[in-house]
Amino acid sequence: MGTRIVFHIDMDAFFAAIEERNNPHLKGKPIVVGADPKEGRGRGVVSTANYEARKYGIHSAMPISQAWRLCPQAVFLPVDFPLYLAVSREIREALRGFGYPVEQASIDEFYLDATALGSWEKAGELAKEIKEKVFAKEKLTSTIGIGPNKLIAKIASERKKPDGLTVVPAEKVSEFLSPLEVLVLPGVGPKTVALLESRGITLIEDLRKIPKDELTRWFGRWGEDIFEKAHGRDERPVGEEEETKSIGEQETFALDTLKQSFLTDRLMQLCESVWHSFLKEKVRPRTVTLTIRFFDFETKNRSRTLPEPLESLDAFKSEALRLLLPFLDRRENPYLKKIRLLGIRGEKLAGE
Ligand code: TTP
Ligand code: MG
Repeated sequence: MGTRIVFHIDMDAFFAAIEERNNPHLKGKPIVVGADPKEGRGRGVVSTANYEARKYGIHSAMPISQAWRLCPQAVFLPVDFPLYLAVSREIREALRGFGYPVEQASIDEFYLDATALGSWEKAGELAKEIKEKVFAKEKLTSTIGIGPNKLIAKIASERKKPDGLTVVPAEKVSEFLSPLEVLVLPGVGPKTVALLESRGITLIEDLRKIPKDELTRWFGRWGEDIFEKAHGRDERPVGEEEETKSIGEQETFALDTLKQSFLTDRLMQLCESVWHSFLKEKVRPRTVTLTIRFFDFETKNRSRTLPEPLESLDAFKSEALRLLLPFLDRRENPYLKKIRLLGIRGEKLAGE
């Protein structure tokens, strides 16, 4: 792959910014969007807070009761999800208007591939135009990170918020990553950080000195991913997943849900129907891929490839279930987001 130019566009304090825009009398006040605080007795969490409220230490996923104690004078608002979704779609269309491939990564995050521009200077100019256009259309500010891949673009956008722009040309990746803490690498959570710390590694420059073999000894296969990330490498394309030959089905639910019995039941139904197609096509899959779309359109795929093609419907079901379960709790779903779509498919199809 030649050098790419990838943008990560992330809206600032998204839910709170929309509320502030729609209610001018809130301007300048601390705003917390989330569960009802019930004068400090409320359960549930903060969805987001504007930057004014963040000065008090309030942040996403914090218990709403704690937010209340930190800043009782803040304006507490419920989550108006349909409104935010409509705004999100308008932003997506505005971005598509620039004529480059755009992939929506969550309700307020987008990747855009501007490789065709061919220069980092022009990319920086385009980023300014994008920020201006989004602001002109929506009266909302955004932050953009630009890099040679999604990983670097995403880390770059986190560097300077709100209303920021950070460009990391391909030749600056190493220098950019060196002084950052390993925690900034997506997927590197508290457990990984603790293990690395116990070995004296806190910065990415330290992590980069560890050979791949050593990391796989420490972390198993996850070690390979960590190695790639530490070196700033990421080959994921922007846009639709590449078409591979596969057979599968998906279902969008009438209501978003996280109800375990419902989701496993629907998944088992999908498996049966897809298995039927395998039989009709006289093929057996070696790879099983689960697709999950959350209520906010964040979409995840999880696959498992087996040494041999699957033998039975039961085996297919149990692989599918294994892929689903971590999304029903905090392992793969830290905010316990509701699910709007489930899909299952077989790939690497072997004939009879
Ligand atoms: P983020 O982009 O993580 O946060 P943000 O846009 O509010 O703030 P920032 O300026 O740092 O980008 O998430 C986007 C929206 O997703 C956020 O406005 C509310 C929602 N959200 C939750 O509901 N719960 C959460 O825990 C997080 C992180 C986000
Ligand atoms: Mg955001």
